[in-house]
Amino acid sequence: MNSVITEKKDRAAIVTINRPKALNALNRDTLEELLACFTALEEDREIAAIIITGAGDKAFVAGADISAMQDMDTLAGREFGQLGQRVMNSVETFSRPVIGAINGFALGGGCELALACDFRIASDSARFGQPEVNLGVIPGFGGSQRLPRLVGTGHAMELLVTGEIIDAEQACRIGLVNRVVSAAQLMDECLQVVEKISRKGPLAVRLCKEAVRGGMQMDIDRACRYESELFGICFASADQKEGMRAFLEKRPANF
Ligand code: DAK
Repeated sequence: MNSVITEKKDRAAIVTINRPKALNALNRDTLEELLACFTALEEDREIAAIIITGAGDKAFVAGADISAMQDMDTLAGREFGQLGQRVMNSVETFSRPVIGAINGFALGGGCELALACDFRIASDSARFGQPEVNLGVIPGFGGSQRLPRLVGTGHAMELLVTGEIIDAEQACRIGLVNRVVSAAQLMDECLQVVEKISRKGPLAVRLCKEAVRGGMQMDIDRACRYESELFGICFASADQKEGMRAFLEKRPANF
């Protein structure tokens, strides 16, 4: 059975982690399939955005697979961590937006996968946490770095050192998710966001992501110069000509 399923709906690709019996825990095979899936989707020009979710109604991803990690030695742990980080990077640097549809437990590596997405929408049954301290380890897929960048050091530190699990509303309050909807509404809500994105200038959407992702690594002066460079690039595109002409002709743009 494939542990990652990809389906297309209009301009959205829905990537489902599919190991419901293990609450979609990430083992080596699943991580490798995810990496292959993101590499393949990068070539698909029709895709306006990706939605990542978990199979079943209980979990997004309950973490890295603890049974697979239990007996790892230093080298195997390092390789597993590096594979996981490559996956998180491929999500984060995917050229179009990636939305986390968080439909249940997003713990440990699952919370880290959610953090690598560009933004997250949660069902009211979603639960978040970095419980690695319960297992005697720290996050290995970037969580100790992406969580404080998203929610601030105070909230991140509390979650990391207590291993506490928070519900969707709390996650929303600290900015870990953008909003909370019912489980029944979750996929429709995400598909509507993709539909909205698919009507915008495709190059501009890509460059927004590049500006935010790239700029957040820089000091504000360099980041603003980077923004000007990307802004300039827009003017070399047919999208800019069409977008501005359409506005002046009082009609919707046809990108
Ligand atoms: N790994 C493997 N199996 C898991 C799992 C996981 N993370 N989470 C759940 N399962 C499995 C359970 O073992 C159980 O399997 P069977 O017994 O049925 O065979 C099945 O899924 C259903 O789970 P439960 O029976 O436990 O279900 P409950 O509703 O009672 O509890 C729960 C749900 C999510 C609260 C509970 O399953 C739970 O606490 N799960 C573990 C959550 C967790 O601790 N997640 C963090 C994992 S650690 C690193 C690389 C990576 C990482 C760290 C370092 N380096 C290389 C440096 C990342 C670490 C993590 O993500």
